[in-house]
Amino acid sequence: MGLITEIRDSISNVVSTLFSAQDPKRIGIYGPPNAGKTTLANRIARDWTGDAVGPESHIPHETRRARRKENVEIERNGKSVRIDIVDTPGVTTKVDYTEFLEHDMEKEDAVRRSREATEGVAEAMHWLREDVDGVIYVLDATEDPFTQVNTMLIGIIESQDLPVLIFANKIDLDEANVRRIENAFPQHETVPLSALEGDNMDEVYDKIADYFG
Ligand SMILES: Nc1nc2c(ncn2[C@@H]2O[C@H](COP(=O)(O)OP(=O)(O)OP(=O)(O)O)[C@@H](O)[C@H]2O)c(=O)[nH]1
Ligand SMILES: [Mg+2]
Repeated sequence: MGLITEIRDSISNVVSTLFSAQDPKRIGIYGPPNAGKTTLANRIARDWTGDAVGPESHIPHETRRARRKENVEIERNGKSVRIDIVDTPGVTTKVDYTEFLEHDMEKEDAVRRSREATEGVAEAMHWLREDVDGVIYVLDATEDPFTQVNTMLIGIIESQDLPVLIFANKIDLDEANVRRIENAFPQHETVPLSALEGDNMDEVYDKIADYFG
């Protein structure tokens, strides 16, 4: 009897260890440059771990290497979801260094920034194919969502059968148009937010827990 109890207890220990040690889901934050991906990644990381992921900037292509923050534990309705947040470089069809010259950057720095951004995009695409379990697709709600990049990336994400949430960011701005994003991608759920101001973050965390938990 003692032996059976011991075996039963050790089986139940193994089972509970297996479940509690489940790997965190790796969630990639994708989208065009300047949409607010890093601002969002930083807000999530700060809310749940206390530190940030990386620098934000009004100059496009600030993020040129994928950065991740591991083991972010989000608690929702008594349930806890563990995720790794991966902030990726904004994806464009073309990185033009002359665009950076407008931001008072030296030519040499602008050329380097554009080369790094191109490499970063290749890396982000690789991760999308190999290394993420779910995607948060961030769009600037003041911009037209009907672009080739958005259509192509959402298409790739769908072809990988990855769960995806679309975040309509910058709703603090008057020109923000969430409906336009909902109409562009009616097959997916769109969540409005302001990563900068922290608007609607409760719904953001509810949806993250629902989709990726
Ligand atoms: N008004 C407003 N501005 C925002 C919001 N989120 C981000 N921004 C601003 O948008 C700019 C770009 O933000 P980032 O977080 O660096 O954007 P990103 O998508 O990471 O850009 P890349 O790394 O270049 O691809 C910054 O000036 C942010 O302060 C928002 O919710 N509202
Ligand atoms: Mg960034």
